[in-house]
Amino acid sequence: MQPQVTGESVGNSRVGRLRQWLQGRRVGAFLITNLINIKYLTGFSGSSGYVLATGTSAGTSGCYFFTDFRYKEQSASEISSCDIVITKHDPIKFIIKFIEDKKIKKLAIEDTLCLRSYKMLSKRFALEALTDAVENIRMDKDEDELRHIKTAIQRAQTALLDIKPRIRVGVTERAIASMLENGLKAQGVEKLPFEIIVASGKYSSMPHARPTDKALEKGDLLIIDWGGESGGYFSDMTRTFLIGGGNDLGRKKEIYDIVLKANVRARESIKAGQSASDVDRAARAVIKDAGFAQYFGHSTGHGVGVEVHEKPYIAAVNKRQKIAENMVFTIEPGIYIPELGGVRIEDMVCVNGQAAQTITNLSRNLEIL
Ligand SMILES: [Mn+2]
Repeated sequence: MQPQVTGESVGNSRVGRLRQWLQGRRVGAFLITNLINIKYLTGFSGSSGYVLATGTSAGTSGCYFFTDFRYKEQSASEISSCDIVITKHDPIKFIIKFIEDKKIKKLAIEDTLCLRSYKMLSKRFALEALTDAVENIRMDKDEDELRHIKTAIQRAQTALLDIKPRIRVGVTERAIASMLENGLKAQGVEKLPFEIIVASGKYSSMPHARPTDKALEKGDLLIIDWGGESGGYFSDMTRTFLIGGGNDLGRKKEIYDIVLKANVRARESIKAGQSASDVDRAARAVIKDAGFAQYFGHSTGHGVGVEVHEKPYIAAVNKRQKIAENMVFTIEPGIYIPELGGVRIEDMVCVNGQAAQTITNLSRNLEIL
């Protein structure tokens, strides 16, 4: 089963917002080709489709969904916000004719449009490539979306708590990943947002390590980065554990405490209206002041929704991105020291009023397993 974006909020309100946004621009229509954006706008979960949104025109939906015969029935059951048009042969040729019949001269496209389609469209229309038009709308989560994201979090957290008693010396990273994956499926997760990261000992210093056949050893730092899903929406979180009984635990506890402080400081610093780069700086300053700046080489967080990595990106370079109400994103500082190991603590927040509410709630105290 393909996960679906469900609920009444899909469709009219999202397409409506997009068309409203289009009104302020001097284009006749906007052709959306990114399937994730199409799924977000319409609820369509198939693998072939196009959306054409026109400015307001009284008495019509003003929005057309194109697909082929294979998805005729599916699109009819999933989509209520657009008029459905079944294409024949080459869908782009069909859509060109459709747009020409509407006397539209200037067409907006997504800047991710493939070159073949671009070449065909550019012969017939004046094109304007838009960057992140739908992605920007996606940042503003509604209640329905937030409910799914919270369910995705709950499924992920429950799955981890269920397997935690089985994490001990001698168990391999791969076995932990596989237990966790089974647990997520048992919780109702239909699609994993990404391959689970289980990284122990020296492998934990690689932020995106893949699980190996390495067995847990005494004194290992253990990073588990995993996510859940509900209704096509994802969650993403990371916890780091320490396997008891080893030497040199003091240094590992020290970096854990610094990362935890950075995580807390960043979450507490979040205010609507500030720049994403300010949130990044709040986390980075803690790690820098402790003397570990060179060991925190990735950005502080990212948005999560119908994609596990989406806008807003919480990064030092992202000064122009303002934090706004209803954004959902991660806070995930880390310190990674080759040979010693790594620590990352990742939570998700929702901007609510002036501050941020943390929506992941597994304990962040260092647990020695
Ligand atoms: Mn993440």
